[in-house]
Amino acid sequence: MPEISVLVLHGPNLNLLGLREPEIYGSTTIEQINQALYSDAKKLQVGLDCLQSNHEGILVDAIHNARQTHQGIVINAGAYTHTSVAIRDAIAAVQIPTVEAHLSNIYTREEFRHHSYLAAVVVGQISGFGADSYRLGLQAVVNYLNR
Ligand code: CA2
Repeated sequence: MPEISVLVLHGPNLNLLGLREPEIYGSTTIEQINQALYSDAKKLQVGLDCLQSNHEGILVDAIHNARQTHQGIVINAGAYTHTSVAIRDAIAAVQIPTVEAHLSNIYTREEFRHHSYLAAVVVGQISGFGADSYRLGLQAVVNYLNR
C-alpha cells in the first residue's frame, strides 16, 4: 500500500468539461483527466482519489475527511476559488499540503477571477495549462511531500 495518497477535488461545473465551452476549457473530459491522473499516480507510486462536486459543503466535508486518508490535496475549486471563505478555512484547518490548479490562466481573464481566496493557504498554484494543470499539481504535491 502506498505511503502517500492524494485527493483531487474538482469544483462546480467541472463535470461539464469537454462537453461545453471547449474554446475556454478544452475538449478533455473530467473522466479523461482522472484517468491520466490515475496513470500518473501509479508511476509516482502514490494512491489517488478523485471527487467532483457542485456543492460547497460537500467539498468542505471532503477536505475534512481527508485528514484520516490523504496526505496531499490538488483542488480546482472552480468558481468557489473566487468566493469561498469556507473552502479556504477548511484547507487552513486540516493543514494538508494543498496545490490549487486551474485549467485556464485566471490572471488573463476577467478581473473577478484574479483573486483567489485559496491562494494564501495553499502550497502553490498552477494556472493555465489546461488538463496538464492537474497533472503538474499532482507531481508538485508529491514532490513537496517527498522532500
Ligand atoms: O480555469 C479553471 O480551472 C477555473 O477554475 C474554472 C472555473 C472558473 O470559474 C474559474 O475562474 C477558473 C469554471 C469551471 C466551469 O467549467 C465548465 C466546463 C465546461 C463548460 C462550462 C463550464
